[in-house]
Amino acid sequence: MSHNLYALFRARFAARLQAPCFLGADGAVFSFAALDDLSARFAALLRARGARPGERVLVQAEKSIGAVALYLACLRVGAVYTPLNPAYTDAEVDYFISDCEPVLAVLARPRETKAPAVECLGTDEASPFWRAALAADPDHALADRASDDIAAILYTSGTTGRSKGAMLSIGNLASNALTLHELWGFRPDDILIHALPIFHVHGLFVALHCQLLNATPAIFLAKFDAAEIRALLPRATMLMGVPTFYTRLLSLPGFGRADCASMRLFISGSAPLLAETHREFEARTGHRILERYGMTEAGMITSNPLDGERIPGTVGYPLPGVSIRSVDEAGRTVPAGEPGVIEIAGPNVFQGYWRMPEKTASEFRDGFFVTGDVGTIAEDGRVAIVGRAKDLIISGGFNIYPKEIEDVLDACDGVSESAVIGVPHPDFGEAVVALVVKRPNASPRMQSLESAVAEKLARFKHPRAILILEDLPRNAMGKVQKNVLRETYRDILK
Ligand code: MLC
Ligand code: AMP
Repeated sequence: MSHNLYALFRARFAARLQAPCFLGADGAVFSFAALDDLSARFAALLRARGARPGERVLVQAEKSIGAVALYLACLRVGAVYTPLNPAYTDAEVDYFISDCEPVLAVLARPRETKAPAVECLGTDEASPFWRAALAADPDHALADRASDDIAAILYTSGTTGRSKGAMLSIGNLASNALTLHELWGFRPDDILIHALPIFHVHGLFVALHCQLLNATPAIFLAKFDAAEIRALLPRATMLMGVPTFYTRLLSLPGFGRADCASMRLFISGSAPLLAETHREFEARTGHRILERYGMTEAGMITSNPLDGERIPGTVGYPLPGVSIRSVDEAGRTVPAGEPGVIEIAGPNVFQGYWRMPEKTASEFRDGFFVTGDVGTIAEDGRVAIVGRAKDLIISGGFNIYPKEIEDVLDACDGVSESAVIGVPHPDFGEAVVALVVKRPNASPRMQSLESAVAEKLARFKHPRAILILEDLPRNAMGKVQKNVLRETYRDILK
């Protein structure tokens, strides 16, 4: 039996081909039949450009229905979909191209790259690759795939500063999507607001896959705009977002119960939802946000219950089939309620990092993946994420690894070392601050530090403040005490 993931989705919406799949804020309607057709046309183009099963197709495009169709086309032909944040600089993209060696790179802006073929995809039909798809004959064939074949590689940064490609199999994606669809009680009348980016697990796999399995429409938006979402809520039943979505909605004057009358479920994840946001949202709207926890390497891991208590500051219970434990440094399970590093196993856990077998092996212990998150597991199995063992900043739901920014700053003239930390930020939850130590008798120019960062790194990684210091606090072992820095500068962006 073939496990082509597109076949799973198509079987679910086959009886509803003429029904709306995507709704635009302006009332535009795009049917399941149109998506089926457009993805088959992209599949024809992919095959013509050599995208055989297992070959990578790298995509750095703005969010659009065309980009969704291209993703589905990759599933159809069995190519490995490798999406990138459109905010990445050319230097960042060039690294990904050299690492994953795609047979085709589909970019928002045409330019020379090391990929053997480059196509240009914009946000509408007039863009070259989309136009070419419309002119191609649809190719509805579905490649024969096995459950452990790789469907996608999603890049995630690392503590070494070098990004790793997490390989997700068809089985990983299918099991997680089917589980969530069931767990969150999708209904035939659901309408999901889709305002997340589609180059990460949250918007691409959680939101899109559940919607396709449910064969109901999504209001499909290029990006999150709080006032626009508020205006659209009466047409919808569900919203999935990062915590910033909810704090921005709450900041709208008068936002409350009347806005949410048609809604059945608000879901939050990708970053910690402050308990106070959870409580304020309930007080204003009557809805208890359902918080869940996940990561690129494993999709969704835990969820608060649909029926039952959704407790602020907790991420609920492991999904069916997922095993979870909290361990100390020696790998011993800690007592219930005590903090430890969260380790997980299950059908959702990825197949390893692309071409990094040693790195992959080092992040597993006895078959469990070491998440790097610190959490507690209560007697009844309820999980709370209380910190991170990994040096990671999560800003507005985007992950930022300090090492990557420190490497850029350390290479600047007059800099002896730097430390990058995350501090509380009212909108993004956390934001980046850089502490730079100058060399003796040198005076690094702020402008050259900022332009080095701007040239190399995507905007969302740029420090919101750079401070020049004489030295950094260190412990007895000589290690920089980032916790001291975080405490010292905790109010700097408030
Ligand atoms: C935008 N900017 C950010 C930023 N997003 N800076 C830091 N962190 C972010 N997340 C920059 C912009 O470039 C801009 O810079 C300035 O900040 C203000 O932009 P904005 O217009 O206010 O931002 P906006 O476009 O509204 O985006 C904010 C956001 C967006 C929160 C809506 O970042 C977003 O959609 N985040 C979701 C990320 C996500 O899907 N994560 C899931 C990962 S999967 P300037 O200077 O040019 O003005 C995962 C697993 C799991 O983690 O569990 O789900
Ligand atoms: P990513 O690598 O982008 O997939 O980010 C995954 C990380 O986001 C996890 O390892 C957690 O640190 C964090 N995360 C996701 N969901 C939650 C949540 N609900 N609460 C706290 N942290 C979360």
